[in-house]
Amino acid sequence: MKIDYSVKIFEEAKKYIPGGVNSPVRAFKAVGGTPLFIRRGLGSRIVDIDGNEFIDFVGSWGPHILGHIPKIVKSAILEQIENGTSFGAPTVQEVRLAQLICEMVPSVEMVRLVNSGTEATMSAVRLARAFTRKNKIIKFAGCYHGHFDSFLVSAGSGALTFGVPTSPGVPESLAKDTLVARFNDIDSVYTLVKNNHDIAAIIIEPIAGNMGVVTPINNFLEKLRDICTENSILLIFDEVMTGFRIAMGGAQQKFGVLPDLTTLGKVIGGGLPVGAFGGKREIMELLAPNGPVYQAGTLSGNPLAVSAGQAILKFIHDNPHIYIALENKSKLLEDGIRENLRRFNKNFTLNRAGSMFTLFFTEKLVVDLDSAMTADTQLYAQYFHKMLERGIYLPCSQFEAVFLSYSHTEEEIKHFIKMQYEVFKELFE
Ligand code: KE4
Repeated sequence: MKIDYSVKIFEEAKKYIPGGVNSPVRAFKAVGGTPLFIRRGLGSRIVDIDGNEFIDFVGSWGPHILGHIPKIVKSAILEQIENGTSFGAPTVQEVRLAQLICEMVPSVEMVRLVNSGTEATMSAVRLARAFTRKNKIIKFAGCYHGHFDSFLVSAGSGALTFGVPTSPGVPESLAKDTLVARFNDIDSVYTLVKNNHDIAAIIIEPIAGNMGVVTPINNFLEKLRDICTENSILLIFDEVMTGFRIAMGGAQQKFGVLPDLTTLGKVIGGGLPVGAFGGKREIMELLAPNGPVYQAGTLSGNPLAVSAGQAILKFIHDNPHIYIALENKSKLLEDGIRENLRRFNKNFTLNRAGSMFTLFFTEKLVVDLDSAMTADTQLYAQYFHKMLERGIYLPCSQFEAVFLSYSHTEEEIKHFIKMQYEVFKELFE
C-alpha cells in the first residue's frame, strides 16, 4: 500500500503540531507506522491522501452512526451556512436540538450544549460539586471522560494507550479528590463511599468504550444507582460514546437506570463539534445565568454544528428501526468473527454492545481494566496493519471500540470477515 504522501505530510505535521496530531490516539503510536491522512469520507468509506480506500470501522470514534456525511446532514449544513455559522446569540436551532435531547434521553429534563465531550463532563462534575456541596468524585480505572484534570487519573483511551493514565500537570491537590474504583466491582465502590463522606458524584461510562468495550455485569449500574441515592451522591452517566449509539435513549434506556446527570457528544454533533450535559431540572437550574454555577462557551450551540446534530437526531427520532438494522449488522459481524476465532482455535474475548465492540487479544474474560490489560497489544498491532493493508480501517489501539454504522452493507461485513480470516491464517497458522 503506497502511503508516500501521508509519510511526507506527517513529517511536516510534526514540525507544527506536537506529535503531528491534534489528538494523541490518532498518532498510530500504539500500533506503529505512519498515521494515514484522510482526504474524504462518504458512507462507510474513507479515502486517504494517497488514494487508498478503506471500509471505515472507526467512524471518527463514534459520531458517524449513519456513516460519513449522510445527505440529511450535508443539506442541513449547506442550508445553515447560507445564513451564517455563529452569532454569539441564541438561535432557534439550538432550542430544537435541546428539545430533541430532552425528548429522547429518559433522564434529561434540561440540557446545556457545549463543544466537546470533555466540556460536557467537566461541567457536569462542577455542577455536581456545587449541588451537593461536596468535592470528591469517584471514577473507574480505564474509563475516559475527556482530558479535564480531575479525570486524568487512571484514565482510558489515549491516556491508557500511552501508559499515562495519570497525567503529569494534574496537581496533587486536585488528583486527591478523584477516587478510583474498579469497573464491575461494586465492593470497591462501597469501600470508597464508606471511607469518604465528601463524595459529590460517581461518573461512569455505563458501557465502557475507552479500555475497549466492557459491559456492566451483575446489575452493576443498578447497584451504583442505589449507592448514590442512599448517600446523596449524584450519578453521572458519561454517554458521550453510548448516547444515541447503543439505543435511542442510550445505555440508561437499555438498562433502565436513570442517572442524575448525563453527558453527551459524538453522535449529537453529526460529525461537527457538539457536546451536551443535562439532567434533573433542579440541578440544571443552578447553572448561570439562573444560578451561581458558571459555565460558558463562545461557540456553544452554534447554529452550524447544531444543524448537523439536529438533522441526525431528528432522523433517528423518526426512524427507530435503524437500531434493529444496526443490531442485525453487528450480530452478523460478531458471528463471523467468532467463527473465524473458532476456526483457528483462538478463544479471544469479543465484547459487544450494540454497534460498538472490541476484539481483545486475550483469552481472559474482560470485565475491567486489569483484565483488558492482559491483551497482547503487539499481536493487536500486527492484526491492525494486516487488516489495514486489506482495506479495513480499525481503531489504532487495542483499547478502543470498533463502530459500525447504518451505512455498512452486508457485503462489506462479509468482506471484513473474509479479510480477517486471511489475516488470522497469516498470524496463527
Ligand atoms: P471529547 O472531548 O474528545 O469530545 O470527548 C471526551 C470523551 C468523553 N467521554 C467519553 C465516554 C469519550 O469516549 C470521550 C472521547 N472518546 C475518545 C475515543 N475513545 C476520543 C478520541 C480522541 O481522544 O481523539
